[in-house]
Amino acid sequence: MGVRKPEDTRSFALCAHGGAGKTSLAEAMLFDNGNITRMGNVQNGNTVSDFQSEEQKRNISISTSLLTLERKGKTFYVLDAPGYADFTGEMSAAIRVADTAVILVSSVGGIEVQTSKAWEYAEHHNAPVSFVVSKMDRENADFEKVIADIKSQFSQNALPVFLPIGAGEKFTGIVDVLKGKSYTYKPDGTGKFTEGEIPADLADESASAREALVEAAVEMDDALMEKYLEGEEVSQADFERTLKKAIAAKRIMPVFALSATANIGVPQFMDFVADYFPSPVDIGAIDADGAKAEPKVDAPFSALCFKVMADAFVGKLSFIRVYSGTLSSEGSNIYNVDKGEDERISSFKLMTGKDGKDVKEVIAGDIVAIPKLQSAKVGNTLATKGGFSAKFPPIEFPKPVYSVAVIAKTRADEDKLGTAISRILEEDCSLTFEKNAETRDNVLSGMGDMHINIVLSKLKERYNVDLDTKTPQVPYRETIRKMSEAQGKHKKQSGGHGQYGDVYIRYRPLERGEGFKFIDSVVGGAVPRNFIPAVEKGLREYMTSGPLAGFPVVDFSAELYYGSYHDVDSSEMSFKLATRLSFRKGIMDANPVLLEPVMDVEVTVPDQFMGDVMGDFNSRRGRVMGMEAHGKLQVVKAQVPLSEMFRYATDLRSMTSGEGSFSMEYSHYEEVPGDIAKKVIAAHKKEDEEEE
Ligand SMILES: Nc1nc2c(ncn2[C@@H]2O[C@H](COP(=O)(O)OP(=O)(O)OP(=O)(O)O)[C@@H](O)[C@H]2O)c(=O)[nH]1
Ligand SMILES: [Mg+2]
Repeated sequence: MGVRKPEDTRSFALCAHGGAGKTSLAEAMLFDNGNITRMGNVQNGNTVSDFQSEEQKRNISISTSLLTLERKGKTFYVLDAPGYADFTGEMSAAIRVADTAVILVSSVGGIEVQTSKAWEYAEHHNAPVSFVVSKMDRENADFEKVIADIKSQFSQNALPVFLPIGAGEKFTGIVDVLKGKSYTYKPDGTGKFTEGEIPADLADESASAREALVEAAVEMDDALMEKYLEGEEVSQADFERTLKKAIAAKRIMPVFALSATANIGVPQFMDFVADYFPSPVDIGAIDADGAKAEPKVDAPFSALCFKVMADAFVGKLSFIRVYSGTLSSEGSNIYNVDKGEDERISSFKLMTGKDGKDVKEVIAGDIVAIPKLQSAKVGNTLATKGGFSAKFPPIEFPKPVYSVAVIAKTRADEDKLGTAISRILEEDCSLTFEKNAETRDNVLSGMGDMHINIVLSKLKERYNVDLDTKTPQVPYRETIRKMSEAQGKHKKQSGGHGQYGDVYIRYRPLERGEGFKFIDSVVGGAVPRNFIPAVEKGLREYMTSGPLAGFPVVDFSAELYYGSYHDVDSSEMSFKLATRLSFRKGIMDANPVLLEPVMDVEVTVPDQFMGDVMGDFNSRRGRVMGMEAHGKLQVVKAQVPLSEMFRYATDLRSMTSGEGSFSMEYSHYEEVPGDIAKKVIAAHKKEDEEEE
């Protein structure tokens, strides 16, 4: 690379529904561009992009891969994001840092759930969009229909720049509407093509596609628009200049037709990217809190860490998108604005799959990896000390909705678990791992069962940690419903030093969420002052395991109002033991009940699934709190007990063919209905007995 300029950078995220052909397109680009000499295939697990063993085993992408290539004097940064629903966080992050979102739509499958997600993310990040109608070689490929759907569901600004010549088995090439040329391919997948005239039967269509592009493009230039409306011919140069602007402004969303595996149309796609996709300069300054990152080489250096990889092959890599300035790898430090830490850097790597190539200097617009950076976490702003000091908005990841409790198979597995999990958590921002203080479960939460299975399999393969899973326990609690009074008397006065403690405690229910209150109303020294703290301490200890089923007791007060003592035999321990007797009796006498956590759940589904979703909430003891229409989607808010929600991620997906999504968070505790409480108590007693 000679002297590089931000104007010469093209970064784009390939995003789509799972299996639309993103990784295959990435592979074809590398092949056609001469970066690789053999074209790999997803099914064979030998593509550059899907290099992780979990990806190769399952023939799907799991995390975003970065590929770097040079084309027509431009540097391409291609982010190949996974399409499977469990990994939408990866897709959103890729769109956030790329200058353009390239949304693939299969010519057979059309618009699917994650296609719409990709579109939403692109809208959210205000990213320029282009569409690739993929798999044109497949039987029943229907370019026209896909375009019509894109226009009606997403935007009328989607305008074809390529037209397919034939479809299915007869897909032999493309017409480049801009150039007014056709490119016909050898049917052998080598990507060899010949340039020619537009076939007669596509001449009209091509002319009107071009006209539509011109009409939209000239809007970018008032003077040109005037001329155009007066019927003057727009020159090719003017057209191309305004076309570029229109793409950056989302006034035109170019649509391509191609086939990755048959290798048809890919070189022309890349040439179009090089010529007309926006560069960082076209995108302009990026907002941070209190500053703007200007896409200029002489601006203060700023970058955003959007991915961390701790792969066995490569060690730790932090992926960054540079937004402004220049930084050389020689003798430089990088300053983590979020953490206030300054760190030496060794090198920058231009990544292609798992391979990195050293580059001495990075400039605004670059997307590279830095090896062995300790401090950088996903979402951190990186700069140089004393330079750019604002922070970029954090990268948003969806909150985990699917949880399992994990149990180490052996002691050795348990010892390694902590370190292994923390490595994986660094890489994976839609995963959490928490020890539940009440149930003592180690809870692993992610986006769905596929996600969790992959994490378990990574733990096994990379770190040799073997885990069993089970449904997490519900952190039930106990409380009381009426007042009770109970004496507790502990007395052992036969031989040696005796023990004597005697307390009278009144138990009263408190409001939900009030916790525990200790009241001391002893008068006249019935319980000596120095023993009262032991009573309170005892209560706080015993309430962690209630008499009903061993769950913490909450929302009650305990009033110590009377007692007796012995001058010699009373001790803190005797009073604690007396308290225990009072506590167990007092709670059981106060009409104890079980409480369960109830979640606020928000489900988004297309209209037609409303009935099913509501009915399903009923069977989960849920309460619908409200509904709102958002276009064709309905948002249902409900409160549902946590115990009914563990498999909801999977169930909702199958109930709505993947079109439903949801989020949930803890709302409050509520009484468990009697019949269910009985079962929980019985099950818990049985478990306790087994443990003993
Ligand atoms: N016939 C045909 N098949 C294709 C084409 N592109 C991809 N495929 C096949 O479709 C399947 C999925 O392709 P991928 O490239 O893995 O799709 P993806 O979008 O990367 O999938 P995820 O990353 O898992 O979301 C594979 O079996 C590919 O061989 C194409 O242009 N034509
Ligand atoms: Mg893929």
